Amino acid sequence: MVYTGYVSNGLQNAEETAWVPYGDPNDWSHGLAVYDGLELMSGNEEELQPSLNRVMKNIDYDLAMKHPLEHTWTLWHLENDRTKRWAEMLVDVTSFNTVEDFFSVYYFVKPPSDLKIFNDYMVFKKNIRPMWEDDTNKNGGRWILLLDKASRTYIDKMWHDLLLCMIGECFQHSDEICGVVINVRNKANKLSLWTKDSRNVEAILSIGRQIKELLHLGIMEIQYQVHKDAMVNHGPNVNAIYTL
Ligand code: MGP
Repeated sequence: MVYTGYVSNGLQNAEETAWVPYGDPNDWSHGLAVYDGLELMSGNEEELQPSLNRVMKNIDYDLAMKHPLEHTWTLWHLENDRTKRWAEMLVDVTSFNTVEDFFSVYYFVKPPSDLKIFNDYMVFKKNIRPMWEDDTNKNGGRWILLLDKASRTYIDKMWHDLLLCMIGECFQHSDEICGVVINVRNKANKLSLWTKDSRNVEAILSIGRQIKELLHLGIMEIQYQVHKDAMVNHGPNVNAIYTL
């Protein structure tokens, strides 16, 4: 199999991605060559096999070869640049909607522990921008986990595990989830899961309990903060409306 459609940096929009067995499925003179020995048909015999031809052409190669995710997700990267405003620092890196594409993106980019201070990764459902002002986020908040004295391996593992739980729809209230963010900071790295409605107590608490359970956090505390509060307060001054 060849993985086609990759641009030189290895990233692209998920919609453009295709696993194509042995090249372009429409190119039968080439495609049939790989069945060497089986001699299904070749060249001019193509029209003698109209039904087979039709079936083969109708196969959805993407779905046949890849495992679709429930949603399309977008990876964003924020790199600190003092000459820019916050929103201008956000870069939409790529989107993916299959397990295979997720892993090709995940292993292509640096792990969070290799990022410079004041860099962030965000993975959000497509069409939700990773900012408080987005319509889906504006009434929401985030469960936040401070990874202050954590080792590099632990930071990367937490990022990996929370990301997988999110895109794998492990949460009972996964419809409330907007995305996940990791902030690489001097004082403490922050891992957070953004949800869309800070008034949905049942969903928030359920998601919080599941974060603790799925990430095996034990006695490590997580706090839920409302975005509207984070817009006007900073750091420890942002009120935690729930703590687990
Ligand atoms: P931060 O990157 O979320 O946390 O916010 P950091 O750097 O640990 O700072 P602290 O305030 O939590 O201690 C840093 C700054 O980035 C904020 O004060 C805002 O100026 C800006 N910022 C962060 N976010 C998530 C947003 C956002 O969604 N929208 C806008 N407009 N600015 C944001």
